[in-house]
This record gives sequence, C-alpha cells and structure tokens, in this order.
Amino acid sequence: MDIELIKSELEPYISQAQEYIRQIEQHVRQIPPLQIYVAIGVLLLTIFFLLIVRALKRTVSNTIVLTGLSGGGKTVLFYQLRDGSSHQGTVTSMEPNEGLFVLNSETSKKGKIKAVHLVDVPGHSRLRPKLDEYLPRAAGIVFVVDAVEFLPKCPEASEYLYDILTKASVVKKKIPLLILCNKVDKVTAHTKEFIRRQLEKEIDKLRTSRTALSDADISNEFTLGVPGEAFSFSQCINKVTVADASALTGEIQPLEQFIRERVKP
Ligand SMILES: Nc1nc2c(ncn2[C@@H]2O[C@H](COP(=O)(O)OP(=O)(O)OP(=O)(O)O)[C@@H](O)[C@H]2O)c(=O)[nH]1
Ligand SMILES: [Mg+2]
Repeated sequence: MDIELIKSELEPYISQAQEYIRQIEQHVRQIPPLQIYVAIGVLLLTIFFLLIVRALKRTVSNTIVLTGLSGGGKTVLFYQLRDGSSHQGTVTSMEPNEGLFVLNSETSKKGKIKAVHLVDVPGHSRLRPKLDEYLPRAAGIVFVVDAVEFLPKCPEASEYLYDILTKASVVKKKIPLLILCNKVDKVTAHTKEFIRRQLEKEIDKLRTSRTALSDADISNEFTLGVPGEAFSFSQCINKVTVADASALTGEIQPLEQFIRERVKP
C-alpha cells in the first residue's frame, strides 16, 4: 500500500473531524463570553481550593515535644498523659520516649478523638541534638521546669530555652511553647509567675552577651525580643504561655488543654 492510498482512505474521516470541530467552534461562539469566563473562574477556584486543602492536610501535625533540663519530670508527665499513672520514673532517660496514643483522660470520651504523638526528649546535654529531629514537625513544645529546684538551675534552663526559641525551625513555623512549672505538689515549689520573671531576666542577660559574641560565632539563627527593651515572653514571635503541673499527683489539666488546642480532633 502506498501513501497516496492511505491518504485517500483517511480523507473522509479527516473531513468528518474538521466538520465536528467547526460545529463545536460555532457552538462556543454562541455562548456569551461572560459564561465562559465564569466557568473558567469556577474551575480555577476549585483547583486552587483543592490545592490549599492538600497543603493544609500535609502540614497539620499531631506531634507534641516534651523538653527541658534533666530531672524536670518529663518522663513522669509522659506516663501520666498516656496511662494516668506516674510509673515512678526516677532514672535519667537515655533515649527519647515516644508514643502515639489517645490521652488517658480522654479514653472514656465519646466521639472523634485524635491520637497524639508525644515525644519526651531527655534533658542530658549529650542527647539534646535529638531535639532537632522532632522540632520541625512539632505542633507544640512543652518546656518542663522543676519548680522546686528552680533557682540553681535557672541559668542553664534559660540557656536551653533561649536556644529553642531562636531555632529557625521553631521561629519560622511559630510553634507555640508552654513553660510547664512541674512539681507544684511540693510546698517549696516556686510560683509560675516567679519562674516566668526569673527566666525573662536571665534570657535578657543572655541576649546581651550572645549578641556581643557577634555573627562570627556560630550564634543562633534568630534574635529574641525587641532591642533596647527588657525581654519579656510576650515579645516572642512564638506564643509562649506558662502553666503549673504536678506530674506525680496527676494535676496536668493545663498541659492536656495545651495539647488539645494544638492537636485538634
Ligand atoms: N514531687 C514531685 N516529684 C516529681 C514530679 N514529677 C517528677 N518528679 C520526680 O522528679 C524526678 C525526675 O523525673 P523524670 O520524669 O525522670 O525527669 P525527666 O525530665 O524525664 O529527666 P531526664 O529524663 O533526665 O531528662 C523523679 O524522681 C520523679 O519522681 C512531681 O510532679 N512532683
Ligand atoms: Mg526522662
């Protein structure tokens, strides 16, 4: 079969197709342009909306990170949230503790409850780099402070808190942070207001010394507060709140509330 023959055989189909196209064209010309614009607009809006929904779904996280110095009570809080009992975890943790579960206080609740991915990162200085693995996907950070042994540990705690609040992964995503003053069952525990003020004072001092180190040093990615003003947590880009708790006796309602606000069912 030569090409000419194929051409002549296809001819009727081609002319038929051309006819159809002409008809469609005519049809389209009859539609008022406004209708076409509206249709295209609706189509684009729908695509845009679907893309946004997908993007949002991907960024919604259910991870809550427990952090703070060693001995603050993170592991006891972890078990209290998961099982409703303290487990008497007196040993220093050597590995992050993590779990995906429905909060113990909500297990009897009916309806839709979302499981929380809780991570307890040990306070030992050698294990702190582990924190960087979890922070980028955190929906909330809980900084646990020992309210009894607070004063001697205040400088170290402030430094750790300063580091967290200036990390790019935390600042860019504006991850909310809860300073949890634990062990309030003890009469010698300091109040959360006192602890907040002391931390602010200490961070204020740190800010001056760290800025003096200049950019030459591997200093932090972001600076804290307003230059020339005394530091306060309200100046932070991240929402910082303070609350009391006793992991031992299970008085952890403010913590559970913080988690629920971050991890919506
Ligand atoms: N009185 C009292 N003691 C507590 C409370 N929470 C924790 N503790 C005690 O504090 C000690 C340290 O608790 P952990 O939970 O092991 O501390 P952690 O923050 O996990 O410490 P690292 O794992 O080393 O980072 C333990 O002896 C606990 O029994 C509390 O609410 N009240
Ligand atoms: Mg621990």
